[in-house]
Amino acid sequence: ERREVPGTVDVVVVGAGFAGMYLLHELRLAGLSAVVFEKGTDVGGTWYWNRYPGARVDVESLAYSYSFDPDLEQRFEWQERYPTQPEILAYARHVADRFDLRRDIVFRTAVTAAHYDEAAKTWQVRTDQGDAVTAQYLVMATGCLSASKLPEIPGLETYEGATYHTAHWPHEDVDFTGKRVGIIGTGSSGVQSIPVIAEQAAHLTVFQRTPAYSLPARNRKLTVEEIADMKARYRAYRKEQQESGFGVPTAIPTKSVLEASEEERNAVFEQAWESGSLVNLLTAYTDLTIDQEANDVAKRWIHGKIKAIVEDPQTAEDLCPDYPVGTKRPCLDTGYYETYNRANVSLINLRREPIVEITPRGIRTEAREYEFDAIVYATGFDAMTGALTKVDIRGRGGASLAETWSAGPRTYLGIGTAGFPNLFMITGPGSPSVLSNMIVSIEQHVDWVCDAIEHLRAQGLTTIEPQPEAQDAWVDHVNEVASATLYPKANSWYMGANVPGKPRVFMPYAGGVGEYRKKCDEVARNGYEGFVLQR
Ligand code: NA7
Repeated sequence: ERREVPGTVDVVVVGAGFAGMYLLHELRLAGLSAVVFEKGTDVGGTWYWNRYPGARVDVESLAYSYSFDPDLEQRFEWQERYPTQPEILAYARHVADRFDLRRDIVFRTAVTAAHYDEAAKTWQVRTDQGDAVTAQYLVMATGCLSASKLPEIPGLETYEGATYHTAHWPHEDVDFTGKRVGIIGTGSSGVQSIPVIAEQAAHLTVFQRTPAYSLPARNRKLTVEEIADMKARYRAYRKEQQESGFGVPTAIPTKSVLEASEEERNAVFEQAWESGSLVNLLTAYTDLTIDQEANDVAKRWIHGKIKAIVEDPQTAEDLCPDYPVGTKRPCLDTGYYETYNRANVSLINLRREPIVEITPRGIRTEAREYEFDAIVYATGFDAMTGALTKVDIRGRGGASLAETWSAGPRTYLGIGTAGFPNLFMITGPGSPSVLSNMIVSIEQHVDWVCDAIEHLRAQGLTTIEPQPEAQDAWVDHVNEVASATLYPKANSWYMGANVPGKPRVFMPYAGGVGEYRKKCDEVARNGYEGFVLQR
């Protein structure tokens, strides 16, 4: 049944994924009243929606979990190194039960508008179910990869077979046995689902616009010993996570790949490849993410790996990316490249054979029409800003967030944006977010936001809002850090490049989780320097 929606609360939270759940818990501890609106029928966010076959996290379970409750981390029993979506969703549900979170979450409800009332200094929030709530603070815990997108291909709506988007997979099992299936997209969702769908389908045709770099995940059941070992040192490990670059502790490299002999670097890359860790490869040398020549060495090495696995030379060639390693989100897979050796799988390289249209029967490229019983769209998201700008958010003077950000998102610390008092974003653009272990970044933001609200209350203040100058300086800093890396060299969703018309701005903060945390702590310590606080 539906929760009763209060007319007035201290805080409205949008989204009941890992961010919204932890936020609700912390707000309660701070004695604040809150209501969480969630579109789905249960908690879990990303892990509620992305139920496609093969969906897994690519950060290890023992690290991709909440740290805020030492008892929770001791009690929960993870099964796999890289758990599947059902296991992670079960974890989210476990947390919701443990802290009785659902009592303040209104499910099946999307926030459609939030308007700031300057006179009352409150947010007026409306939902698609007709709710109207007044709140002092609005927190968008809407996720970085939650506004899914279909490809802009003519005729999409004319297709008569079954269609699926990986981010809106049906809750009931989908069986592709005996079916001719086409899939568009080879990012993480494609790379994870393709091997699983290939095992069922009569034939699977993969339409690839840009190949991914993918490493074998080497997934396995966790052993009793490694779980015990982590549980014994969890507190120290959490601190290491918080101070690390990606929210996953790694050895700090000291050597350039260009200084290493071929034999040595082959051994190092081989070890990273065997370890089943993305971060191990990218942090094996000092310069892989910042220097083109260094990156080329890693790129050629990975191309060699792909060509050693994939038997058909043209297919192998088509699977080799030409952009620098790590500049688009790299993937972790289970049998991805091997799948192209199956007789029932074919790869269509859209750079050579572009799609013309979707027809009632399938997909027509410049070469021919392919007929399918089902089409899977693994075409990704309007990343980082999509979930924010699709809500009608209006700040001071009725200014719309979407319009204010029409040339690209502008934030201070990825937490707030000038002109929108008492609006917080959890892992917004300008924060490390998608370049990190999301749970580490989520916890840091939630803690910071709750501390800020408590500070305002203690000081008898009512509003907090970034100063435009501080915001400009942060945006410049985010850009500077990004331009010192190879990231801007790829047409990635980090850059907004997957959404036609979206401005090309590198959105996440590439300076690392540890450095970023220091900066946020310093801002708070200095009386929320760079924010305007008012009575
Ligand atoms: P991604 O990583 O954005 O991947 C989407 C894929 O779909 C990617 O290969 C795109 O090619 C492709 N795509 C998108 N639009 C089209 C059109 N119009 N035609 C052909 N191909 C298209 O999303 P995922 O869901 O896989 O993963 C998102 C993140 O979730 C992932 O990185 C992890 O952080 C977890 P493109 O590269 O744009 O050329």
